Amino acid sequence: MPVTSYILALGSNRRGRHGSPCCEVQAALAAIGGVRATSRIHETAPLGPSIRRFANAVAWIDSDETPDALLRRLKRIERAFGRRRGQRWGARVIDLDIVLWSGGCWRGPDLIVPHLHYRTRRFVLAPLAEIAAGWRDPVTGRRTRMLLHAVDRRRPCA
Ligand code: A4P
Ligand code: MG
Repeated sequence: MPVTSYILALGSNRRGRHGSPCCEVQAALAAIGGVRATSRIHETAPLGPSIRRFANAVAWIDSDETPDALLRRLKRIERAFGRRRGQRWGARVIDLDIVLWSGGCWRGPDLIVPHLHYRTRRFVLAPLAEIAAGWRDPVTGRRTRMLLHAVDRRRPCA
């Protein structure tokens, strides 16, 4: 069976049992496994109501799971890391999102790939450009580096 690739976005803005948000992101990468490439960990200003700054990273993983099976596994990892359901966009020990996959688009009851908001989020696009600048968005046909340029043109100081 051919190997499927995924791009995952990782975010943390709360300490957990592994330590700082940065340590939580590193521990999550180890828990996910199959990692082909990772970005640096970026410290970013929060988008939305949360006050605490985030540690954000992007990983390229190889996995033969279907997107919904991968999402279920990511949710299990989030729970094992102590993530609790609370206020939407509240502070979280770890947030694991599926940004892209090599199969193009996926739409299920609990999952939409590409992630609906990744094209406008610098905290995803900047790390993504480090490891997959040429990955083409299957919806718009635009590569990561173009999406990042577009965001920077709109908000040159962000
Ligand atoms: N879901 C649908 N599509 C996907 C997908 N592609 N990947 C569903 C993952 N999940 C997907 O997400 C809620 C539900 O969306 C999931 O149960 C799944 O069925 P969640 O991760 O459980 O909850 P959330 O993260 O609170 O909500 P949401 O809307 O996913 O928020 P985002 O987009 O993750 O944004 N600022 C900075 N600087 N850095 C950040 O990382 N993150 C957020 C949260 C806000 N501000 C931030 C950051
Ligand atoms: Mg999320």
